[in-house]
Parts: sequence; structure tokens; C-alpha cells
Amino acid sequence: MQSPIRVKLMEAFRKADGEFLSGQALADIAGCSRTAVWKHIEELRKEGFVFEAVKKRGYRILKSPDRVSGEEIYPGLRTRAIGRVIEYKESVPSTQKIAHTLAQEGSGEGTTVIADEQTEGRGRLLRSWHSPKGTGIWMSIILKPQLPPQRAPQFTLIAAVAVVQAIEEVCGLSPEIKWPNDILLHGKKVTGILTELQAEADKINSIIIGIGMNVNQKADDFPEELKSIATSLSLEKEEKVSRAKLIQKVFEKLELYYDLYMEKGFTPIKLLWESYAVSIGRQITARTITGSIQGKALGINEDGVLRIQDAKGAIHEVYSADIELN
Ligand code: BT5
Repeated sequence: MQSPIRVKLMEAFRKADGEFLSGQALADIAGCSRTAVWKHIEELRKEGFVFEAVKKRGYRILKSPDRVSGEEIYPGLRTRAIGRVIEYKESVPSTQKIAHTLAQEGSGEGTTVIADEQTEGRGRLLRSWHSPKGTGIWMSIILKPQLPPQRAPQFTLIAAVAVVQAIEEVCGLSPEIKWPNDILLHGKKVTGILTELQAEADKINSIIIGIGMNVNQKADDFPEELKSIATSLSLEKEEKVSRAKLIQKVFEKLELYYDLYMEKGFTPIKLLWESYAVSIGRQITARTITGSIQGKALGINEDGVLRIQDAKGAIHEVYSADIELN
């Protein structure tokens, strides 16, 4: 549990953006004594923050550790619900599992589980998701929309749009989406999304959106089998990326598009999604559990289902598959 004084101090330093803040100004903002401010700064130093202290000018932050707990994410977060409650864990098998339990126990909408490391990260269809310590964003967000369960797959597409725009704004890179859940940079996977559901026959209880983003991995951090198909934001941008900043932006974008979707339906999301989609209009092979379909990807329909036209002109609707661009 982070202390409210620390949260206020961190928020003030973030707003100051590297400028000095006097001890008195900090004490006023945090509603505590100057001695208490000093004690908190000493504690933060022990945790890896680097401060410069100058007489008569006060303190400024020179360096913050790249951490992903609530303390780094709450200050300056501009959302109503998403990420307002963060369950941070250093190492867990999978954030999805924890989020499922929290949702069942009644955690509110927007509650998010974030881990610094996953030892059994999951992809779709029991595949595994490589989630090494301290380098990526491994998180599961609980949403509770009052909708029928058939609408759930659309949430993967809402999340994909949110992630793409967050990467664009924080990193200045231009990712593409490969239907349904891959975010790519230069053809390599930088993020995967896993949408799971707790539902009754006619209503959703909770949707758990799992997002795995490769952020600061170096090329050697990927295991052999992923080296040619995976990349990280820092590899593409050639500099380190702040995970906390990126998480904040994903929360803000996700809430923006979740609200838009609840108000206006899927059409505006569909248009945005298609503008980022790499597969639309291309020849693809879709491998489903029952077989493969080859043809031209026409787009997605109002449910988020992929439409493919084969060589004979027949149109197939694909609910779940792995896509290969031909
Ligand atoms: C996904 O599955 O892309 C969904 C990944 C979701 C991960 C998040 S992390 C937080 C939350 N907690 C979890 O336990 N999971 C979620 P899929 O489309 O099935 O892709 C899985 C495939 O991607 C694997 O079979 C590998 O080929 C590849 N892969 C595994 N780890 C990767 C990584 N770190 N980066 C890029 N590709 C990876």
C-alpha cells in the first residue's frame, strides 16, 4: 500500500518535469512537514530514484527507476475507472489467473493486475507468452460491460486500437494490427492481447483483457524460437521506454474507446481498427481449428469477425484463427 504523501510527492515531481521544487512547496502539496518530505525523499533514493538537492532551490528528480506499480502509475493518470485500482505483483504465474479470481470476488470495473514478471504467461489456445522480469508490460484489466457474451470478441479489437495509439503517442512508432490480436512493428510481434470471459448465457459478468507488451527487451532477451518473430519497443525505437508512461496511455486510450463503444456501438471502432489493420485487402491464409482458408481478407463485419473471399468468390466468416500474410 503506497502512502498518500508519496503519491502526492510523485505527482508533484512528475508535473515539475525535471524542474526544482522547494522543500516548502513539496510540504504544502503533500500536506506534511518539511522533515516528512525529506524522509520520503531518502526512502525513494534507496529505491533507485536519483534526486538533486540544491540549497534554496529544493529538489528535482534526475532519474526514476522503470517500475510498474501503482505508485508510478497513479500520479497524473487521467481515467475514470481503468487503472484506478492496481494490484501490483513482482512475480506471478499469470496476471489473467489473478484477475479472474478478483473479478469473481467482486472487484470493480477497471481493476488491473500488473506483474513485473510472469512465469506461466498465457497466449490463446494454451500457448505460452514469454514474460521476463523488468522488461515488459504484463497486465490484465477487468471490465464489466452490460452486454451479451457474443459481443466479447470485439473487446480484443477495442484493446488493439488503444494499444496502437498508445505506442504511437508515447514512442512515435507506427504499429499495425494483424487480426485478431497481434500488434506488429516491421512485421514482428510487439504486443499480444488475450480476451477472456466470465459470463452467463445472456450476460457478461466480467471481461478480462490480458495485454502483453514487449517494451525494453534486447534482442538476446528473446528465446531462440521468438527471435525472428518478436520485437520490443526499445529495439525499434533504439532507446529505453518508460513502462509506466505507456501503461497510463494504454489505460487512457482504452477508456476512451470503451466509452465510445458503449455509447455509439462498434462502427467507429471498426473504422479505426481497419485503418491500422495490415491484413485487409491482402491475400492471406487463415488457420482455424477445423482447417485453413485461403483468400483475400475483405475486412471485419459488425461483430469483429474476419471476412475472407476465396478464389471461387465464396465469402467465409472466421471467428478465430491464426493469419499468415501470403
Ligand atoms: C497472444 O496469444 O498473443 C496473447 C498474449 C497475451 C499475454 C498477456 S500478458 C498479461 C496476460 N497474462 C497472461 O498470462 N497473458 C496475458 P497468441 O496469439 O496465442 O500468441 C502466442 C504466441 O506468440 C506464442 O505461441 C509465441 O509464438 C508468440 N510469443 C510468445 N511470447 C511472445 C512475446 N513475448 N512476444 C512476441 N511473441 C511471443
